[in-house]
Amino acid sequence: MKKIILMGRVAAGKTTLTQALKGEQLHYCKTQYVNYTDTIIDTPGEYTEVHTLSAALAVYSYEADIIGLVISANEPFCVFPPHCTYHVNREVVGIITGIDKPDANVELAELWLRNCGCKKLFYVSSYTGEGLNDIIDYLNQ
Ligand SMILES: Nc1nc2c(ncn2[C@@H]2O[C@H](COP(=O)(O)OP(=O)(O)OP(=O)(O)O)[C@@H](O)[C@H]2O)c(=O)[nH]1
Ligand SMILES: [Mg+2]
Repeated sequence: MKKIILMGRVAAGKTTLTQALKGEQLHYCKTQYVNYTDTIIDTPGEYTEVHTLSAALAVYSYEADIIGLVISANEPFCVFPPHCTYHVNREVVGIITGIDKPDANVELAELWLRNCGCKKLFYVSSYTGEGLNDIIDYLNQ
C-alpha cells in the first residue's frame, strides 16, 4: 500500500479522514504534531497555514509516495497557492472532504484543487463513508 501525507488547513477533515480510512471510530482529536503511521501521515493544519511551520511539510513529503491536498467542501477560501503541485516531486492528489455538509460547495473546492494542479480528485464524506473506497483502491494500486 502506498503512503499518503495529508495536508490542509485546520478543520479540513484530515484526522477524521485518517480515522475513517483506518476503519476506526470517528472522534474529534486536534492534531498537535505530525502523526506518522505506516500508510497515512496526518499533519496539523497549522503546518499548512503558518509559513514558518510549513517547511516541515516539505520534509515529511519525502516520506510519502503521494501528497494529498485536503479541502473541506464548505471552506470559505483556499489556502493552497495556484500551481503549487509543480513544486513537488511526488504525485499530488486533491481530496474534498465533508461532501455531506449542508453548506458544501463541491464545485468551488474542485476548482481550487484543479487550480493547484491536481489531476486526480477524490470526493469523500468521512461521516457517511462515501468515497473512502476510492482512496483505499488508489493507495492499493
Ligand atoms: N459532516 C462532516 N464533518 C466532518 C467530516 N470530516 C470532518 N468533519 C468534522 O470537521 C471537524 C474537523 O475535523 P478534523 O478531522 O479534526 O480536521 P483536521 O483537518 O484534522 O484539523 P487539524 O487537526 O486542526 O488540522 C470535526 O468536527 C469533524 O467531525 C465529514 O466528512 N463530514
Ligand atoms: Mg487533525
